[in-house]
Amino acid sequence: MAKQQTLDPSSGNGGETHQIATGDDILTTNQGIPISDNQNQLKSGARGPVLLEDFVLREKIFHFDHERIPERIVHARGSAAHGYFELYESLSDITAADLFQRAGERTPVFTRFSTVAGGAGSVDTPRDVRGFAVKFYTQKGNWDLVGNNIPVFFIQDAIKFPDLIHAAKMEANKGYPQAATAHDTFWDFISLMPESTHMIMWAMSDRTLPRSFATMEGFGIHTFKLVNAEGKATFVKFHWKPKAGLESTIWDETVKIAGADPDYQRRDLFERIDRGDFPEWELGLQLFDQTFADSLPFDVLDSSKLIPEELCPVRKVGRMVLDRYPDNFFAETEQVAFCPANIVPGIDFTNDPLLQGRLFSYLDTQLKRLGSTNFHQIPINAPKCPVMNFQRDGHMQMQVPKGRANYEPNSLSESGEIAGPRECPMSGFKTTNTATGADEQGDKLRIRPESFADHYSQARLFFRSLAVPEQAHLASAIVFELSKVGLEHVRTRMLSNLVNVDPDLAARVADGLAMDLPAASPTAVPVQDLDLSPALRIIEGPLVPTSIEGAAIGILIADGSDAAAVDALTSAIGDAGGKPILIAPKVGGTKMSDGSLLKADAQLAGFPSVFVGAIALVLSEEGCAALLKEAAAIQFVMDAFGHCKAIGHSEAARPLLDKAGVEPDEGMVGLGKPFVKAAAKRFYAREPKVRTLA
Ligand code: HDD
Repeated sequence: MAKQQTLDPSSGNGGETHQIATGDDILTTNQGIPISDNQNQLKSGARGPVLLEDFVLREKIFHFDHERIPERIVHARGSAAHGYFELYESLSDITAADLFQRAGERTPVFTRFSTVAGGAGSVDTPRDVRGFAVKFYTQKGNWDLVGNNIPVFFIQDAIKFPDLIHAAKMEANKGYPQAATAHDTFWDFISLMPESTHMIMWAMSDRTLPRSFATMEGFGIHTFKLVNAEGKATFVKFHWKPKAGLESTIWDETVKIAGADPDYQRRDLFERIDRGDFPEWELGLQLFDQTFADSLPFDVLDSSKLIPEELCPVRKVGRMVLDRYPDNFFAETEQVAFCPANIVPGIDFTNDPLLQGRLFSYLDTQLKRLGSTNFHQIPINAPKCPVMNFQRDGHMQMQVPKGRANYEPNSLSESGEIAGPRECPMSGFKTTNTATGADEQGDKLRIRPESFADHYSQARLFFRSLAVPEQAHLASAIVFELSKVGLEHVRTRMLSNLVNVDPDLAARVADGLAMDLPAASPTAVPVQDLDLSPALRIIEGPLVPTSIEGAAIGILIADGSDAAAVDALTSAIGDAGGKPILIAPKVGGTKMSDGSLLKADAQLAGFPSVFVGAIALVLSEEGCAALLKEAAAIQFVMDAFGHCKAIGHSEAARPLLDKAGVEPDEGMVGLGKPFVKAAAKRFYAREPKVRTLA
């Protein structure tokens, strides 16, 4: 029999069941009835008709026919992992939230990363925002921090969300493009919605091309409140800072990754965990009060704005480590149900109109997706603390509440005393406006506050804060996307909006499109030159990786490669915390200089250099001569050069470098230590030599 490790549902764990098959198990139906033959249907005679009474067949096909559930309307493509959050110091002065009370305490988490626009089967690396959703299983209930890898959002009010998503997803009549925003409807909407300009700057920047989930930031986006035991509230913005640093790919690289490995980031997450290189982030808080909020030139309830770290520092209060991948993709990653409305006592919402609309949408969508109001009993969604109330019944009820009492208050016990569970004013969830102002008064209005009216100043702040290569990537990305827009009036309108962001950016995009630069579009309020925020940079920013720790580094070998040199390089990369990957024309064995046979990790034709952070060519004259006739080898080198990566090489590899059009620069190094050092960086100064950027 399969070992059913069934935990007691009444203990509040949701009846978690893990089935682990052993070699002695007998195959059964879902009713536990042993199956004698899993190869043939029940027939009347060896060549006769199939009998309707074959319940084994009917049950199996019936179940299979219903295996799919509706995919998420957004964020359908996702990958997730288990882990924990560990608190550095008690935050009891700021919040009563249980998970923030005791230094060193660990809270289990389940974190799902996603793209937004594509379907569940789409590629991992389109140019798209990444979802960053964390479920904390705290001792006082589940807290879901459902954020993105970008700190602002396209729209200010949730009522515009269906319009935004309809415009972004594949076009209604065509059914394409999949997982891409480079099309008419998306840019039509964006050009008509100036409030989206700030986020579109982020979406067109390298932020939407993360190298790995482990190398991107996460943001809670909205302003929330932390509330302490005395009811004092402090505003907060949540940040996740990646320990592996911030790293993105180059657009050409991303496109090639999508073709070579549609599951690139899912695989990367799995492999990092598998080799013990656990992805890790620090949780950062920007904490502020009403006086600070009032001093800002924008409204902290407006999700299209960020608070620069230079104005309000990010305080690191703990770390999240993802150290276990799911046992089952469907049961966990697919069925996990995040909901921004899941907050715990000590954390509270604000009146951000985007957040408020989300509080309805997520609960509602889970009913459609998971089919029952009891979705909270699915193991991945079930709190790991006691759950006790008098909600009853419904589809797929998994629990068996005992006794007559299904209402509160009740006094059904012999003693006549009022029996629990009862509400607890001391520890239960309370909302508060203390110290953050009360806004729940006034006329009923469908109106946007004046304080939300500045749509361009922070877009300008973001663009001007970027490093020069990032600005060029951003401008080129807009040229690329608008080049796919067939409607000229949409391109023109977008250019007019860009003039407000930065006239130089607009001119570069217009030049890239070979269009005239139109006049600026009207703005509701004058655009301001805010102080720049270098913390927003990836390239030359505070989180730029300084070593190859956690990075995959490729070593290309072929017959005759120097065995000792390969050995030394592999060790040096491993010692620096990197993951050396041996790539050869044949995986089974390469004949090395000392006559030994060395197995490779990957075959050259199936492993382009876009998969690694840097390449080393450890080739003999003989091996190099053979590779000169291999398009995959030439492309391997050409791409590494074009993607500004370090290239370490043996002297004998020069003919291959020449054939790939590589020109010497500081990213071209010998083997050994200089290579390991160079491999941590990209050499963007090379980029103008290999492509025209806007
Ligand atoms: Fe959303 C899923 C993030 C605005 C409606 N959203 C979803 C997920 C993430 C976000 C990460 C995937 C969760 C998972 O992994 O299962 N969404 C955001 C952020 C927003 C945002 C950061 C703005 C700051 N979303 C937003 C609005 C609405 C929605 C304004 C609707 C009014 N989002 C949904 C949804 C989804 C969802 C339809 C689809 C699947 C799901 O909820 O569970 O309800």
